[in-house]
Amino acid sequence: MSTVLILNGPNLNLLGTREPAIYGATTLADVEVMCRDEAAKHGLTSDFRQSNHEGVLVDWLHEAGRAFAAGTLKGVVFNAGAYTHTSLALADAVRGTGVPMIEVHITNVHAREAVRHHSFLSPVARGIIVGLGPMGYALAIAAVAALPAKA
Ligand code: CA2
Repeated sequence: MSTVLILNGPNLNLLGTREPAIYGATTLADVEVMCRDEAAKHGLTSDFRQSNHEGVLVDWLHEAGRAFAAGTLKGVVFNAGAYTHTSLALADAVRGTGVPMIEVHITNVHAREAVRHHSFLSPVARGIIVGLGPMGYALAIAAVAALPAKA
């Protein structure tokens, strides 16, 4: 069975515990269950991770690239949190590994502060889902499942 890797960046472990007016009441543990269910609907196994450390996320993308090359990973769903707006290293890791990646944001970053309007990841993403809340993760998993098989 193929896997979809769901990566979450800094502070997303706080989801559902702080700032509910912005991020809602759903916890990251709830999102993980939703992702597992959605992946199963598409015959995929989900591997759900969160880190507050940029280098750890880079390492996980490298791991994903190797798994993609080996044919055991279908793609990555990535909410890089604030690193979205700052990290050339994460964009380089996606580009360098060639792993298909769908970028997700819970909030509509384009309706927020100008600093959130730019994403280093969008140019290397296969697709982008913003502003649809936790449902965005499920939609992104469906998109990964629909990706053509690796050549
Ligand atoms: O909307 C998103 O998913 C974001 O990636 C969330 C990031 C933010 O920096 C991006 O601009 C957009 C922030 C994640 C922090 O999440 C928190 C949740 C609850 C309380 C505090 C932070």
